[in-house]
Amino acid sequence: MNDGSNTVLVTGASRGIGRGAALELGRAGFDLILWARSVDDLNEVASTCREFGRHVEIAAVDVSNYDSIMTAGAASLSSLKSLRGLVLNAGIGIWNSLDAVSVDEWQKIMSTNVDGAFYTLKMAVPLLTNHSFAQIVAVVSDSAAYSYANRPAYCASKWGMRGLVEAVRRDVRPRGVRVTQLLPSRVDTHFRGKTPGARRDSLSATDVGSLITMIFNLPKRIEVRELPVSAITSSYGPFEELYVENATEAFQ
Ligand code: NJP
Repeated sequence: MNDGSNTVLVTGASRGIGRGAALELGRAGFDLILWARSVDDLNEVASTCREFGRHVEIAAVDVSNYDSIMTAGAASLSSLKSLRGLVLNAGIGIWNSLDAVSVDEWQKIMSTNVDGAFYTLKMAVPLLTNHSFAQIVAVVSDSAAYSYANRPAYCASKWGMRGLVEAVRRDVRPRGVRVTQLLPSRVDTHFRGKTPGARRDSLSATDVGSLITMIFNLPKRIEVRELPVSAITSSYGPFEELYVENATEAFQ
């Protein structure tokens, strides 16, 4: 019987960073509940994690839709007494200037990145606070540290998510839940329609998954509140920065 004491819920686990986190957490011995909309991709991730001997469940959840969280999401958590962790990762990015971004795009970004984070936290926090040393890792963005030109909707959503998660950190801290905000720069995923492999100078999904797993394996008394992170072969933030150039091969 899986009571959740060793279980981590990963949202957006069908590809990219969420997939990387699920595989690294599974390899490290955590049981998993995986949420996303693409069930075939979730099944592929789940079957690899089961090869590590882990208990894995998947659920087709659209985090931007409260009904989906309350039905499919709730069902996937219904047998648990507690939850060891949450990787709050599902998200989308559409980069457009204010002139170009449509109201539909604005609403889609905000409903996924902000409403989705809020609904997921509402659902998961009661189980996390039932655990004696739970951990939340929120995959936010460097766009929550800097407001870039041509990204008003995405930056607004990630600043909103960062504010939400920091307020929740203060709420749950007295109940022993540690909360870490990850602020990565470029990661080589499917984000914004890209193909993995196209940005080899960036962080990989496995790099970020390993980092998330490392946070989960820290001693219980350590609370890492925020972690800005980039590849040494890539940049961070909008300012000119010295970094290792033409060294992608050497750092793979
Ligand atoms: O992107 P991608 P990443 N309901 O496209 C899921 C942040 N970030 O891994 O539903 C449920 O490969 C989607 O699943 P599906 C970024 O803002 C990235 O890079 O099946 N799930 C898929 O599993 C985001 O918060 C970079 O389509 C939904 C996953 O999300 C997080 O990293 C830099 C969903 C997206 O996988 C993961 O993005 C940075 C919904 N409504 C922050 N909508 C970067 N890559 O450079 C999407 O600073 N998903």
